[in-house]
Amino acid sequence: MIKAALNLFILVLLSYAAAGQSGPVQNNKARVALSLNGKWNYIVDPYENGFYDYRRKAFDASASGKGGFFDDVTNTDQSELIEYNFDYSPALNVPGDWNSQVEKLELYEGTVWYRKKFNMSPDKGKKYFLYFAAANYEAHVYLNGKKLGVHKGGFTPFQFQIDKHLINGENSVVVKVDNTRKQDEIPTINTDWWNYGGITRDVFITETPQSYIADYKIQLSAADRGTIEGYIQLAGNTQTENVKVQIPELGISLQVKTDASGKAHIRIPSRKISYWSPENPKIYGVTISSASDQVHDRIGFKTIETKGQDILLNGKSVFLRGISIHDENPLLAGRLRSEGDMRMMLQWAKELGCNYVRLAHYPHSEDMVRLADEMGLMVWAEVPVYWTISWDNPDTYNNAKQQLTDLISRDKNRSSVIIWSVGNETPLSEQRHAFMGNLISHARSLDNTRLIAAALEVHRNGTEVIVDDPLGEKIDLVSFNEYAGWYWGGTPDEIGKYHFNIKYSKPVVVSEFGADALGGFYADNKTKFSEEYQEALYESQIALLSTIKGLRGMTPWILADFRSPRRQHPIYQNFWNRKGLISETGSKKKAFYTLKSFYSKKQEQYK
Ligand code: GCB
Repeated sequence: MIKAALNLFILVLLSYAAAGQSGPVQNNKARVALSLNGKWNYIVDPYENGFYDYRRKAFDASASGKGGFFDDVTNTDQSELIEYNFDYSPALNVPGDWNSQVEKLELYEGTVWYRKKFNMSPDKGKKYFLYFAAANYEAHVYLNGKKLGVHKGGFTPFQFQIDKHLINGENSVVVKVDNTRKQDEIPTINTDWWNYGGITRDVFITETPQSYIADYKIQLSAADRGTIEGYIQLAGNTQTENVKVQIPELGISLQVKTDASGKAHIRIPSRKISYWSPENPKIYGVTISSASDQVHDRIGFKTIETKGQDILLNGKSVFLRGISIHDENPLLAGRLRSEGDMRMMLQWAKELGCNYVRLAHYPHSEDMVRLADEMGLMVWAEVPVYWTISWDNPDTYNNAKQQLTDLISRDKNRSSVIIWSVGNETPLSEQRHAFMGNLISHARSLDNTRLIAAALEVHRNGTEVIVDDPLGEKIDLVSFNEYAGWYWGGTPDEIGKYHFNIKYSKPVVVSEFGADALGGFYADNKTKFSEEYQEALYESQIALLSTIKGLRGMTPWILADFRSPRRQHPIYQNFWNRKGLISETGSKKKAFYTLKSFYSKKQEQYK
């Protein structure tokens, strides 16, 4: 009886410990044992021939679990029939989408198989994880022919524990990546960006001891700028254990004990903190240690809150001088691949006079957010709940919730992040209010140190532009996309007649406005697609938005031209959304300077 009770107790403890680790280990780059970036052989498989047999049964669900491309075999004698061969197949660079690397894949949507061989001599005493910073959209991952699992979602990281499957010597990892758009997924079939497929971000094998630091949150308390608080979560150990947080520059060295679930809460009073801000992007070296493990991170400390119609950063009112950004390098016409690409984008934002960026419309890479920490740019981070999602499908909701969880889990220690956005331009309905409302509550339950927002829409009554979306009750900011002078309202010189009627007395941070301009096309301020039209639109929009009493920021659409299959005008667009302030060749359009001059005035005003 006692033994049975004890077993049950141990079982409960074990499952509790397992449940304690959700998603990838915090700060994966600090754990890399082997980078798998570089050339991966690939096979384009539009009929999913390598996944299903001719009766459309999945090979990996068959009794032998064999027969698919994930076996990664080659024939050993000439009589054997094998109708694929990774060794002789071409290669793609990882990280990187396939569309921008291979001309015939520019418009491809479907399955591509990736294969990488690598050598390892795993240490028996260690744990190993195969970590993907992102793969768009559905990834089936196999190691040495064994299926590790499936991940959905094109922009969030995932990992598999692989110690059991690793071979001492040569290993083969095969990934089936499928970027087919589907109605019930997040995002859904209809967006305004390129559906770049592939392993778009880093792939690593990470290594930890048996008992390791799985997760931590070390941030300033929302209630008290003099206290650093959060938690440390160990995994792989069910004993209580001492853990330590050290921030040498602040003279901090705190030791606490974990509970049976491996978790320890921390609270560290400190009166000496130099707060992170765009003007002072101060980042501290932080070391977290357990009995067997140690991780270093670089963390800045700030608070963000609203008070009436003000946004307070470290208690001081700020104006968010922002710009929207896609995860795309216009010069490559592909996803950002390197730190250099990311620096280029954020440096452009700095040149514009920004202190803030909207990383639209999905999670950008962790590296991008870390660069924003370092370069002093506040961040709006978003999940791809965009336009018309399947609001009443519970699987769709769970998927959105998971992506939001993974985003917050990954970036919760980044000082740059001030806002979690749960979606963009979602159409009003009861189901949508419930779906979005639940996402908002979920975000709040995960993190009480940031603001929660969503990019809403406006509607009109004559010259009145109305913002009264019921979601406005639940979020911290009034944010909306508003295209007067482009999609409606006539030419830029005509939009001055509009005025805003905003139901909520909260800080207004306009999430989008803009106009297409083909870089180098000069005409006049009534000619659509000319630089003059875009310039005039920025002048009129700035004047119009400045009439809003609670205006506390904006992220016009968008920093740079980006690819979109929706944009088909053969002369002006050619599959490019031209709302960039910077063209596809990297030249600054006239409107860039209009916004820059407005931002320099705002900077003075909010000194
Ligand atoms: C929007 C969307 C954005 C589009 C933009 C446009 O409202 O949020 O994703 O790209 O308009 O250019 O129409």
